[in-house]
Order: sequence, then C-alpha cells, then structure tokens
Amino acid sequence: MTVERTISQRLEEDGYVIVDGLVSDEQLEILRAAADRAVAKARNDEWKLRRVVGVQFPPWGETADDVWGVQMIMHPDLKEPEFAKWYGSDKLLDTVCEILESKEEELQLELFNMLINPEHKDFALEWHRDDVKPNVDEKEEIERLAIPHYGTQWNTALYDDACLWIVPKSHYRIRTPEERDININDPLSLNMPGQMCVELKAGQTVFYNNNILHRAVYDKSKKRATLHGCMGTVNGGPHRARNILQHGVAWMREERFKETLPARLYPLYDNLIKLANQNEGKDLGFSQ
Ligand SMILES: O=C(O)CCC(=O)C(=O)O
Ligand SMILES: [Fe+2]
Repeated sequence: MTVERTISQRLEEDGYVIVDGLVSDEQLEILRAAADRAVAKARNDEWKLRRVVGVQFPPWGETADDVWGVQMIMHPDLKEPEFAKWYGSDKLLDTVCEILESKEEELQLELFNMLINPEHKDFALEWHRDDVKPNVDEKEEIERLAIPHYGTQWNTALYDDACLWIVPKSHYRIRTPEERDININDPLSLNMPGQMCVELKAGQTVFYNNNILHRAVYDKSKKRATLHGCMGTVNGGPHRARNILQHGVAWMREERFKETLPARLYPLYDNLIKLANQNEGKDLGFSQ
C-alpha cells in the first residue's frame, strides 16, 4: 500500500506541489475582473510598480514599453481590495499553515504581485534560482541552498498557465556540470535535462521552493494573469527580512493599508511591521 504524501512532504521532496481549490468559482470571476483593471493600469502607465519586459530582476525602473508583471497588487492606491481579501482567505491561510507547519499567529504578511503576458513582445526568463546566483562555486551553492526559507511562495493561475518551467528535485542539491554549464552559458536553453513545464488549470496553485532551478516563457498571444505571492513566518529573522524588505514596504505601514485587510490578516500584518521595525536602518545585504 502506498501512503499519500502530504502537501508539505511533496513540496519538501519535489520542490513544488500543485494544489486545487484555493479559488472558488465566484472568487475567480471577481479576481479576473480586478486583474483586467490592474493590468490595464500597468500597461497604460497609470501603475508604475511593474515588471518591465527585457529586465529579469528588480529594479525594473520607471519606464516600460511592455510589462510582464504588476507589483504590489494589495497597495491601496491600486484600489483593488479583492486581492487582499483573497490573500487573507481561509483556504489559502489554512494551506500556508499546513505547508509551513506553523501556527497562524507565526505567519507574516509579505508580497503579493501578479504575473501577466506581455502585450507586444514575447519574453522569457533565464534559468535561475531566486536566491543563488549562477556563477557561485559549489561550496557557496551548497551553503546558500541549506539556508532555511521560513516561508513559501506560490503562483495561482486565473487563466490556464504553462509559462513556468522547473527541474523537479533540484532545490537542495548543487547543479550537475551540465546544468551549471547551461545555467551560465546558455541560460535560455529549452533543453535543460529533467525540465518540466508546470501546467496549471485556471484556479490551480503551485507552491514552489524558489531555489528550484526554474525559468519562464511568456507568449504575448496567450492571456496570463497569475497571482504570485509569498508568506513567511516570524522565525525567519534577517534572512526573511532581506528577501521582503528590499522590495520597499513603507506604504504598508500606512493605516489606510491595514484598513483594506480582512481581519484574519491583522496579526500577520503586525508581524510584518515588527520585522520592518527590527530591521530599520540595518544593512541586510540587499545587493547580493
Ligand atoms: O513567471 C513565473 O512563473 C516565474 C517568475 C520567476 O521565476 C521570478 O520572478 O523569479
Ligand atoms: Fe524566479
């Protein structure tokens, strides 16, 4: 008899896990409408916090011919409170607690963005791990991969999405010589050994370890609106602080942001503000 693995076991062992049912049919319609409005603002320059086509990592800068993501979708100036409502929804919070094996009072509100298809030009991200640069030596690679995350990251597709490619089970091990060579010398390769496309149906979520070897391919003709978020725990300390605070969370300190949140998120919000206060003025090594 085979024993079903839990979602946290699957995430731990495979580096990713696909979960159904975190968005109800009703929420899907509401979020799609909010996404359309937010995407229009990002494309027509009304919303400047966005990922710019041609640039893989932040800073993305102020000007854009085309965009592949809308940043900070809970920001009150975007005026789309449904995003925060869903970020604080029961099923999502229950699942995050299960994945992190944490009590809810230990969770911390973090980032919430949206990944979209470019309008004018296909775009692709190179093979990467979010928190380890390609050219590090084996010693540094193993050290960085061993740092616990104290958090989880996910993509929730509002439309069918086949943009993300991963190498399953690559999240804790150093790269093989072939992977390393592709990662450094041919990072847009479509032939990474063991690669797998993460195919999501509308409404499905993939939680993934962001140090898994991954890349993404964006087709301008295929509509994408995929919610891209993360939550951490208060045990993450400076490591988590570096990941989150480098994105600029000053706007989150404002009372008018807290007022848009569902009550279940208040303790998570307070944990984020505590983290920001504890790390104020510290050099967290954002430039790595
Ligand atoms: O588009 C995606 O699903 C992945 C994005 C990504 O890897 C990143 O932003 O670092
Ligand atoms: Fe990434």
